[in-house]
Order: sequence, then structure tokens, then C-alpha cells
Amino acid sequence: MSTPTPADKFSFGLWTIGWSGRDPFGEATRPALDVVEAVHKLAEHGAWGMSFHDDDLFDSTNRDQQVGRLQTALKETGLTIPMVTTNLFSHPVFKDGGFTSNDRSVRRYALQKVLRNVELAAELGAQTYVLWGGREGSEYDTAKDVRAALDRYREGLNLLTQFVTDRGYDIRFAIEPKPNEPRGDILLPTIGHALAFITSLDRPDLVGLNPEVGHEQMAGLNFVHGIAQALWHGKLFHIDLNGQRSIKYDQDLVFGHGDLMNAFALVDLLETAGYEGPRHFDYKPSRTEDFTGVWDSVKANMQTYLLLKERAAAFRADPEVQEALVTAGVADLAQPTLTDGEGYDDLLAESFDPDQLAQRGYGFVRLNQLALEHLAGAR
Ligand code: GLT
Ligand code: MN
Ligand code: MN
Ligand code: MN
Repeated sequence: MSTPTPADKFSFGLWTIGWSGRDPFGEATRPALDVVEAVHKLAEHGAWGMSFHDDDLFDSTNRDQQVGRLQTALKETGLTIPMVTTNLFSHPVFKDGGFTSNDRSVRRYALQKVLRNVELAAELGAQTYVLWGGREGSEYDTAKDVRAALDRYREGLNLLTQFVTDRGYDIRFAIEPKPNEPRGDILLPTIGHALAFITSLDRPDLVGLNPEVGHEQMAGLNFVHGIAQALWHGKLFHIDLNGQRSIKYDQDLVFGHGDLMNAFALVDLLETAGYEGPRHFDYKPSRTEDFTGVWDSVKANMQTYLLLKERAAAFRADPEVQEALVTAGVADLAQPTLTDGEGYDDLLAESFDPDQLAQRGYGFVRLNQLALEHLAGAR
């Protein structure tokens, strides 16, 4: 197995390794993790970057001191900060949301909190600013005017893109969809909803997506299809890799510890489609783990990615797979359906024999089994 290096562009949220295991039913099972130790340990393990929320790093009393400690640790290790985000969900003030709270003063406070942290993100050289609107939503349909909420969401995004443009920051925003939890229903619940929303913004070029594996799977959706469409729109700015086992609460398992076949196809896609952004892990080291388990889970995320990358390349290089791909007609889909110069008249004049066309078998099952055998290390 290969060893992770900064060239792999692996990054971790400070809140992931720093999660102390508090859940709705139980207290913390681990002590807090200091940011300086987090940076040093991540670098030792071969990671390239770390992301954080404002509240992960400092409170109102120790901002400068904590930013200074982070900067020193970054200098000592060479770790980078590719992405920064804002906590608009923990404080009770955000119980009805940030950008889309029914309370205008809360909305203004939320925007100010983001603006201040965007300044810090620019100072640290981050190029992506994530917006996860976990509290933007409702439990009751009568309590939220969704169309007005989308107006306010848009107003917020337009202010932010104006801000980075005026300040000359090299920062783009990435919306992270999630269908539910902590709100009963969250606004912009899937990749598709967010893509449509972005087209309504003043500066759509500065806004893209940060899709998370488990969040799409919580909605029963195929993550690989979602990522393929995000890439197709040029909107995959960032990605949250983790694991989820079916439609249930947000598990945030280690990457690959959920739907492994889908993870295999995802790595194959990211590595062949020219995605150059961070491979960012947003997971939770299970609360059963002590710190040894936390660092084992850090290694596990990166190892899984590298293993799948290796397995996907072997799958593509296998002559039997190449033949199965031809039988399946996978590459044929790249050919335009009409020939150059043809129009609907030509198509209307053609005669088809659907019964004869229906004779074809596609061999998709064999192809998928070949993928499984490569994945399982049997080939
Ligand atoms: C929170 C959420 C994640 C988001 C983070 C960014 S915060 O932990 O569950 O999915 O990516 O705000
Ligand atoms: Mn999640
Ligand atoms: Mn999460
Ligand atoms: Mn996430």
C-alpha cells in the first residue's frame, strides 16, 4: 500500500479529528484536541491540509492568540489551509437558521460572522469557503416561507461574492447540501437543488458545491451521479469524503466504510475526470475510539482513498475489463446521436426495427462483477 504524501491533497476538518464524541444521547468520550497538536499530527500522517470553522479555533476572547498559534504550526509543518467555513449552527442564536432566520437581526449577525471569517480565510490563503446551512430550514411547513428564505439566501451569497470581488480575494464559495439533520428539512437539500439555486446568483462563477458522500446518500441518491453532474456543470469546487450506510441519521463514517462499490466508482471518477481540488475528509472518529483510534481513522481515510485509486487504475488497465466496456458500449455514449449536418427530417425519414434493436444484451452485470473482483483484490 502506498503512503499518503502532500501531493495527494488530503485534508481534514479540525472538527473531525477534534470531535470529542458528544452526541444527542451522550457526553463526550474524548478530551478536546488542541489545534497545534492537530496540525503536527496531520502533517506527520502525510496530510496536506486542514480546514476549520471559526468556532473550532477561537472564541471572542482568544482569536488573535489562537490564529497566531495556528500560523506558527503551519510554518513548522508546511500544512496548508485550503478551506475555511463558519459555524452558523451551534450557538442558540442560530436555532432558526443564519442567513434565513425569520429574525432579521440574526440574519445580519450571521452575515457579519461569515464576513469576518472570510477575511481570516483570505489571510490564511484558503481558496474555498464552504457554506453548510445545517440550520437553514424548518420542522413545520407553516413556519417558513421557503421562497422568501431563498431570497434571503441569495441576498447573503450575493453580498459575499461582492465582498471577495471588492477585496480582491482569491476565494470561491462552495455550498454543502444536506437533506435533514439538524433541521427537519434543510434548504438546498441536494446537489441538484443547489445547482439550480446557483444559477440565480449575481456571480454564479464564484459559487459552486461541496457535496458530502453521506448527505446525498441520506436522501437515497447516487453520490457518483451527483458528482458527475457537478463536474459536468464545472461546479465541483470541493468535496467531503466519508461513509454512510443507507438512509438514516448522518453517520460520518470513514471513507469507504459505507457503500464501498460507490466509493470505488467515485475515486475512479475523481481521478479520471480531472478534479484537482482537495480530497477532504469530513467524518467522525466513532465515539468508541480513544486517540489511538482517532489517528487510526485518519490513516484509514487516506489508505482507503489510495487503495481505491490503485484498484480503479488496475480495473481500467485490465484487457478483460476493456473488452467488457466495449461490449457494454460505454464509450459509444460519447458519440453524438445525430451525425453532423443531420436534422430531425433525416431522423423522421429513417426506419427502425425496435424488436431487432431490443435483441442486444449489454453485459453490465459482467462488467460490474469485474469491478467487484478488482475491488476485492481478486484480480
Ligand atoms: C458540520 C457538518 C459538516 C459540514 C461542516 C462544515 S460542519 O460538521 O456536519 O457536514 O461539512 O460546516
Ligand atoms: Mn455528514
Ligand atoms: Mn457532519
Ligand atoms: Mn460535510
